[in-house]
Amino acid sequence: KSICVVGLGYIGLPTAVMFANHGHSVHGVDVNEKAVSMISEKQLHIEENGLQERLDKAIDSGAFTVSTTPQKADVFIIAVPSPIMPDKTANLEYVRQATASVVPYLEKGNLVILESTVPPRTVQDVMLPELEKAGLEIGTDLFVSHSPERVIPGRVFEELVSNDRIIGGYTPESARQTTELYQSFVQGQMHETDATTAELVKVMENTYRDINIAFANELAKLAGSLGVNIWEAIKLANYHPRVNVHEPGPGVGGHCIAVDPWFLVELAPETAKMIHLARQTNDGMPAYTAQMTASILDAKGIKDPKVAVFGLAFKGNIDDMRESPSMDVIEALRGRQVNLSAFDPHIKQNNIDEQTQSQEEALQDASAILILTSHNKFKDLDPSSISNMKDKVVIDTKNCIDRAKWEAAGFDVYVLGD
Ligand code: SAJ
Repeated sequence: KSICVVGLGYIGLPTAVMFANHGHSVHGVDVNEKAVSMISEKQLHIEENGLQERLDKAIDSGAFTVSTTPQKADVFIIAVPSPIMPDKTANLEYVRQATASVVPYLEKGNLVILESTVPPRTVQDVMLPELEKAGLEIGTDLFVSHSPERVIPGRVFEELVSNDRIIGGYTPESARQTTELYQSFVQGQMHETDATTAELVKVMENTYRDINIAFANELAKLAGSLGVNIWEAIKLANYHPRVNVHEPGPGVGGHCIAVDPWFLVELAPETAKMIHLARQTNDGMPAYTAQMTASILDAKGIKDPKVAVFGLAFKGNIDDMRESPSMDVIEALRGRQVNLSAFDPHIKQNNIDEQTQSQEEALQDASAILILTSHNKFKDLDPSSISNMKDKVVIDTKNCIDRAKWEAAGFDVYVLGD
C-alpha cells in the first residue's frame, strides 16, 4: 500500500520506517523543516534504539520519502502531539490541523488512522468535521479509525511488533482494514472496537499508571516516618499474585502519563476526583524532592552547599526531556537559593544554565549528588573514582545505585522512601 504518515516524532518516525521496511511505500510529513531535511539525509532528530539502521534501510531502498507536505496515498496515519495547555485542557489543534492537511489529498476508498493519544470523542468531534470536507461518505467511501500507539520510549521497535493493539474503527469495516494493515509487522493481537472506546482505553492505561505511581509516592512519604524502606516493602507486596505497586520517584514526566489523565479530568471534573488528586500528588514530588534534599544537607550542617543534579531526561536511558520532573526539581532548588550543577550524558543541549558537559565539572566542589534519572551510566558509575567533591553525600530518588558500593567509597547514601 502507499501510506502517508503525518508527524515524524517519537511515534510517527519509527512507525513510518517499520511500514517502509515491510513492503509499503511510505511518505513521511512533518511541519518541522529541519527534521525533514535531517531525516532525508538519514540523520536522526530523536534518539531511539535501532532507529538509525532501520531509517538507513528505509531511505536506501527508496521505500521511504519525506517532505513538508502530504501526498496522495491509500492510507493516512496521523501521529502528531496532543499536549495540554497551561490550564490543563487538551490542545487538539495539531490533530485538527494534521487532519485538515490531508483532506485535499483524500480519494474514495482511503483509510485515515489516528495514532495520537486523545481525549475520548476526538475522532468524532474534531476529526470527522474536517474529513467531511473531502465530500466523501464516511464509512463507505472513506474509512476512519483510531489505533493508539502503546510503545515505551527506548523499546519502541520491540513493542511495535510484540504489543497487542486496540483498533477503534469508526465503522467495523474501518477497523478491519486497519487491522489488516498493521498485520504487516505487528505480532501481538489486534482487538477491534469502536473509536471512542479505543480513545478511552488508551487514556485509561496511562491514568492507571499515574494513579499507581501516586500511590507509591504517597507510601514513600509515609514510610520515612515508620523507619521502613518502601522499596523493600513494595517488592514484598508485589510477590502477591494480584498486586503490582509501581515505583516512587521525583515526579512523573513524559508527554503521556503526566498529560493524559487531565483529558479525563477535563471531561468530568466533578467525577474524576481520584484521577485529579493523583496528578497533584505526582506533580508535588519535585518540590518534595527539593525540600528533602535541602533538609538532608541542613541536618548535616553543610553551609551553602552545591548540589550536582544527575539526570535531566524524564526517565532512564532516553534523551527526552518533555515534562521532565528534573526541570521542576531544579526550579525548586533555585527557589531555595541552592547552588547547582546539572549533568545528563544523554542530553547534549538545552536551556539550563547550570548544565555541564562533563561529570567532573558537575561534581567540582559539590556537597551532594542528587540522582533524578535511572540512567545505566549512573548505576554503573564508580564512586571510588570521584575525588573532587567537597562533601560526599548522594541522594538517590530512583533507588538505582548500589548502596554498599557507595558507602564503601565514603559516601553518605540517602534514598527517597527509605
Ligand atoms: N515512573 C515512576 N514510577 C514508575 C514508573 C514510571 O515514577 O513505577 C515515572 C517515570 O520515571 C517517568 C514517568 O513515570 O517520569 C513515565 O514513564 P513510563 O515509563 O511509565 O511511561 P512513558 O511515558 O514512557 O510511556 C507510557 C507507557 N504507558 C503505559 O505503560 C501504560 C507506554 O506504553 C505508552 O505508549 C506511552 O506512555 C504513551 O505514549 O502513551
